[in-house]
Amino acid sequence: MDFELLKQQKTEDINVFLKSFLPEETGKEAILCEAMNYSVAVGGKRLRPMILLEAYAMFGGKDTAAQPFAAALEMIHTYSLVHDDLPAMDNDMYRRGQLTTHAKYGEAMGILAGDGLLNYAFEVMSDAVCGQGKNAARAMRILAKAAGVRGMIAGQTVDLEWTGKPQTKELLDYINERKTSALLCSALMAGAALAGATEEELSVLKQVGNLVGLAFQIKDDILDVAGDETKLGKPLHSDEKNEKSTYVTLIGIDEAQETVKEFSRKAVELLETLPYENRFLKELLLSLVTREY
Ligand code: GRG
Repeated sequence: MDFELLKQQKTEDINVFLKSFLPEETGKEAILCEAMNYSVAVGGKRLRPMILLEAYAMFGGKDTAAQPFAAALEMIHTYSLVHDDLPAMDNDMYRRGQLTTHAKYGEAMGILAGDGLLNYAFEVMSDAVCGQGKNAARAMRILAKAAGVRGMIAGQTVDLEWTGKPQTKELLDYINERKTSALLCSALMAGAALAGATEEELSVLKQVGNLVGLAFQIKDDILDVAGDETKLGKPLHSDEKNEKSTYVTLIGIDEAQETVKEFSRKAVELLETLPYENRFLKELLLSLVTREY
């Protein structure tokens, strides 16, 4: 089947089970659950859950055991966007073509919806760990560390600390490896761990994920200056507005585009050293170079 069609079908499948893992909008706290569900439902490419499920399949996983982890990862990703959009951080009113959570529900509910999504991700994963055992615990540990104080939260912290100050490429890589690559790496690693991959195989996937994450972030920087606002669903030039150094400001747009291609090519080359194959996953990683949103 055509790659784009297959991707669309897989995205729809993810949306269906993702919804089933989210909280019902009941009780006196129904508004919190509504804000959480709104944040997830407004869209997104579902890239992280898709990568997690494809890594699971690549290492021989055949059942639905990876679904709670894929759903939890998308909840964690969404919480990070909800909090990143808050007035205290980037203060953005639109994302994925819709009002951001704080713009729709107010700042306090934006904070609580993000908190709720992060915690709910761990509720969903810990339920799965109780039922599934060791590989599920390995997957949860991978996702917890990637999202945590030495992972995504560290990246966001250093990013905020350096906003408005001149940055080196080394510092930018430090930020991007944590803020962006960590969750993408964890998608590959957690999916593979759930299917029983060895620690050596996970370490190859970590390198693949790092390269993919950096390529993804550099492409994000390029789209922020040269993308299409309608396709992106958010205003351009947010990095300039937020006084952020990016690969584009450091090396220029042409070299940045070349770097994206180079990192993606290297990532796929490394993926091919593993004794398993997943052609869809390979195409998915390569398609990030040409993505328009
Ligand atoms: C608040 C702890 C905390 C972290 C926030 C995610 C993040 C860290 C900041 C958002 C800004 C940004 C450029 C993050 C880098 C990762 C990235 C490009 C996220 C967007 O991911 P997509 O394109 O989003 O997969 P969709 O909407 O498709 O899910």
